[in-house]
Amino acid sequence: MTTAPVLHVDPSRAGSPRVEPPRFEHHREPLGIGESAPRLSWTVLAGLPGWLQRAYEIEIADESGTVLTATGAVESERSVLVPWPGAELGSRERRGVRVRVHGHDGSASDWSPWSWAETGLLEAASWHAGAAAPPPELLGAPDGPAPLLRRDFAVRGPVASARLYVTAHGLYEVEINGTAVGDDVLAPGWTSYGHRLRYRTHDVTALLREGANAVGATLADGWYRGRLGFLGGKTGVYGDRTALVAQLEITYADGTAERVVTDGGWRCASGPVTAASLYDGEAHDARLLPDGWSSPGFDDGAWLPADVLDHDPALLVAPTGPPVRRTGTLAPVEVLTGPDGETILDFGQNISGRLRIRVQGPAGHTVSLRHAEVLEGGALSLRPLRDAAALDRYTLRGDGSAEEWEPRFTVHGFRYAQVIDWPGELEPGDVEAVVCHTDMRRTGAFTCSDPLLNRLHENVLWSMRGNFVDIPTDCPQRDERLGWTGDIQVFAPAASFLYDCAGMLSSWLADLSAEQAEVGTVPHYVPWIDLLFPAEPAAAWGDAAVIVPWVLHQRFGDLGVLRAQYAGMKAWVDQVAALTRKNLWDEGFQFGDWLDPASPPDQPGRSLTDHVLVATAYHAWSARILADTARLLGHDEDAERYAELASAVRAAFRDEFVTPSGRLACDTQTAYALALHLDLLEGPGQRERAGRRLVELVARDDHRIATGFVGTPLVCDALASVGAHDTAYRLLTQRECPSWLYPVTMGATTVWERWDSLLPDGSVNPGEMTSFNHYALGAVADFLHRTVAGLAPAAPGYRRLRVAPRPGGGLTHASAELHTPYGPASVAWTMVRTVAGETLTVTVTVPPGTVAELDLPCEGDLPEEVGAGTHTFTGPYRP
Ligand code: RAM
Repeated sequence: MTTAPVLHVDPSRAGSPRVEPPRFEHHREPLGIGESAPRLSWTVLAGLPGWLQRAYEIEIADESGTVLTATGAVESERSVLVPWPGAELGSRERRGVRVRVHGHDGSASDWSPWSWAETGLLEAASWHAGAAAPPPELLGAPDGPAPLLRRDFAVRGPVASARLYVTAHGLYEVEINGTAVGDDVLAPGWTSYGHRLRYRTHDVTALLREGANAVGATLADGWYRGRLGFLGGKTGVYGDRTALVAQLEITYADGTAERVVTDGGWRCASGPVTAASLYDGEAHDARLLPDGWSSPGFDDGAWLPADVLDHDPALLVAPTGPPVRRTGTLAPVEVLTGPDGETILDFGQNISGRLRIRVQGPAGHTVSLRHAEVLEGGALSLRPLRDAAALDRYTLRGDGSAEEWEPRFTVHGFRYAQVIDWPGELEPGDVEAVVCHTDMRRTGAFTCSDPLLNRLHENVLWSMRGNFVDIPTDCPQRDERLGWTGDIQVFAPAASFLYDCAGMLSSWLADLSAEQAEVGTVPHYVPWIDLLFPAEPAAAWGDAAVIVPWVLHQRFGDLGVLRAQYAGMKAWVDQVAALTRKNLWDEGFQFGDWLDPASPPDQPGRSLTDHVLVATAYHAWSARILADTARLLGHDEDAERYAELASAVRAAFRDEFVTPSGRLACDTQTAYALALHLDLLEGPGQRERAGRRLVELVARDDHRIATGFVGTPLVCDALASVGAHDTAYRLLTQRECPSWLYPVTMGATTVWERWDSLLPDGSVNPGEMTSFNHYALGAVADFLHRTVAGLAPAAPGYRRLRVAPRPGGGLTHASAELHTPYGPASVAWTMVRTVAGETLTVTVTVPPGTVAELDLPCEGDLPEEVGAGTHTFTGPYRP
């Protein structure tokens, strides 16, 4: 039986299109932006089937509502990252923008609501603040006490508006008149401080009052001066003095303005935070908090004057993404007693964050909180933390009332916490876990009929939350938490689906370029710290310079990121080309297919797949992406040159590793995954043979995974590309170790670094690389989105969608939803099995302004493309 496709249009949504408030660049909160010509995007809500934009109009107004720019109708289908049509903005300028659209069908919208953006300080000359540094005697050794800084100031009349522009060498929290400014965590975040230091702009109008006012800050070492890195790490990476850079600008109702800046007039003293380390934790003695220190009238006569240090305002940059924030809280799911009678709280979920306690007890009593990701023998397993103590301590004020505390300058990766020396009975509600990470907008969701796959997806999501902590890190718990390039290179596609991470990753890429230019290659992690190993080129890691910008362009439609990264992309490919011999990258250090299941616990890089094969395959891939990028940017000569390079490397790969019939000299899942997915083979004959061999290899491994960081994101795609969906599903749904679902069966709530971070007997893997929160192997989530559910981009920014679900693995339904830059898209399929056969029903939602290519495995007279709207197709399943 064949059912003709039916078009459903929700009648309540029919009518003329509506435009949502426009967006500026990738900002969630466009206050203090750094772009003088911010690109604009808008989403159209249209109940009209097949709606496509024909033209847009933009109006830009100033604060008084005067329209400064009116584009009139611009014939264009663009609605994502449209060039700023107005005059370039200077510092502190506020503009409203609204948009109206016209459809090809003759429809027209009303004006959208106004959206407002305000620039920060765009040029160095706008900065008048010095770097106010507490005197050295208040600092102590790195990761020691966090001093306080303050000053009084007067507000001499009614205030129209006030802005605080603020950053620090170190971590800061600011208060005005006793109230915290903003809700950022770990501000200013971690950038390559020698090149770029982010500041934030806060609207503090409501915190000021006429007359006496005070501003205060707490300053911890953080990434600037605290210990960073593995194997003992390093302290003082960026300097040995922390400092606050703050500029408060007050605009009075009468139009006059005044500034309060960090200078030698600020006074400093030690405060309640007696130690603060990102790795080791924080110690807070509440008895040491000077009452009212950030309010006016406080006597700071005994405080020491701040030193004013040199700093370069040209390094100060506005954020391009959201800050780290508290994004949720978790109550303990169980209170456990450890083997020595210790009290351990289980929060049921591995997170990055910290605890908030409510405690009452005698003055001077100290409560300690120790964190771990897993238990071993019922006790906290601390070995995976390596050299990170993850221990917070709170000493009570003890004034008879309940005291609330949460550390402010540290973050831990944990699911369990041991509570040591709690005074009296620990009551439910006394301790909660606070989840902290970059506050990105959630955009993607996936679900299917297999609860284990759903939990795997949930674990990937939590590993993203656990590791997008201002920079994309490898792990949140041990003495590392570095921006490892290889990890985000493989995870970027999944990440770009789950959250809008374009702004955050663009910032990180700017640091990557800065470090690359300084150290002469793409370092292994960004920001780079010189530890024991030199910065040397390594395939799949260094290729992040090329692949991450490309992924952002594909997923967010951002050509600007390619433009910004182009020089670095080129420098990387050129550098590798110079390292190759006859186009094979066969010399020097490589991570290879890091941590494949065959690599011994103490040798994570001893994977089965030839490092030269991995490196050469990646070189071909990056050269090809670079050629495509050059073409998009109009660098035609480059486009030609890199296309030639890509095909020469591809040919060299085949000469060295591929037999004429399509077998590989290296007989591993990863080798075949690379060759197939990166299109390194010649003709259908080789592909078909290689595909068959990959299927054989997976079967030989009993359908267990045999790939590491490099092969894992590709193997299912490679299988699917040769039609071996069944094998891909068997890999995907395998539960025995090693597999994606093995950790799920072991109770994992995040993705592990190793396939067997926890061994089948419940003991922790004896290797050094044993994190329980590493997103790299979770890159497979992108396959769940694109192939299992069937929602993939077919043009940058999902301007075209590819809807090609491939049911299998016994699933009876799967769906994916995504807030694309054009609006919400979704694909949901269900399979009904009857004696007569299997019937597939697919429902597709296509955002206004886009078109979806359909490739559905069901019989019927199906269209090849559909336009905006919600469409349902039903027919006999034909795989
Ligand atoms: C480990 C990191 C990371 C990996 C490198 C090579 O230390 O955790 O995941 O990219 O090694």
